[in-house]
Amino acid sequence: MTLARAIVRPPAATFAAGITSSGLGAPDLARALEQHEAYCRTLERLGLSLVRLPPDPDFPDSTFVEDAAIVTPRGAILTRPGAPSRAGEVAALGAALGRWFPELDAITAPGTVDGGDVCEADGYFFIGNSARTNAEGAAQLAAWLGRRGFESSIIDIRKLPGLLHLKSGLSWLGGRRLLASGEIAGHEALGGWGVVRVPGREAYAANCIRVNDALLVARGFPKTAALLGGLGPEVVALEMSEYRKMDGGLSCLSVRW
Ligand code: CIR
Repeated sequence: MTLARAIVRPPAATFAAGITSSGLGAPDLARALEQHEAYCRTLERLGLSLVRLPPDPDFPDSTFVEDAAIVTPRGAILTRPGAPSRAGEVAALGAALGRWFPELDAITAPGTVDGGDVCEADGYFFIGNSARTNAEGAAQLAAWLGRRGFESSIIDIRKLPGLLHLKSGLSWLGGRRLLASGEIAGHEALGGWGVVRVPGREAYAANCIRVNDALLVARGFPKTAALLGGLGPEVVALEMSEYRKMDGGLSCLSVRW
């Protein structure tokens, strides 16, 4: 499916107060804004119209819009983020998406879901059960997808080291191909898919996004870039250093459809 639109939101002045476990130090806001703008320009060059939400200092993690909503070709659903400090991010996504999806659904309590745990691969959905997406939320989402004719499987990542979200270690590359890191690469749920394994020291690069004829990858991971370079789509490497400091990856900076 051709992607036509994306919602993005630059980081606010409070960005450094967001949740992180990276130990990489505080992000530099000016650099983060530059990196965000380069990301936005790339999406536009690839044919997407952007809905740019204003920065919201009340929610330091609100630049990671992907976690607050899931959009499919057959409808959209607002999430219920697993981190209490992020609950209030959903309203802005709801207001923005309402124009295109008047019948917006929502994950309800006690379910929690972060969009970063939802990996769409050519109409199939992998859903991570993580510290953020609980079993109830994953089940609600799977049922919602099922009612729209989408199949899904739930992958428990709670014991897998170093993964905040499923998509921290799993991405769709196009067709029947996935990119995966560490233990996810050998998970039984990926049976039948072609799996490109991210080299051990490049785990952060496992979070990439397929945008029309291109693959957007994090800059600075040459082995992964070389593996992906042979697949066909243009590979665009984007600097993500300031988002990595806040545990964020490429996918979380946009909601795309
Ligand atoms: C958080 O911990 O919620 C944010 N600091 C990072 C969220 C990253 N989102 C994503 O990978 N989908």
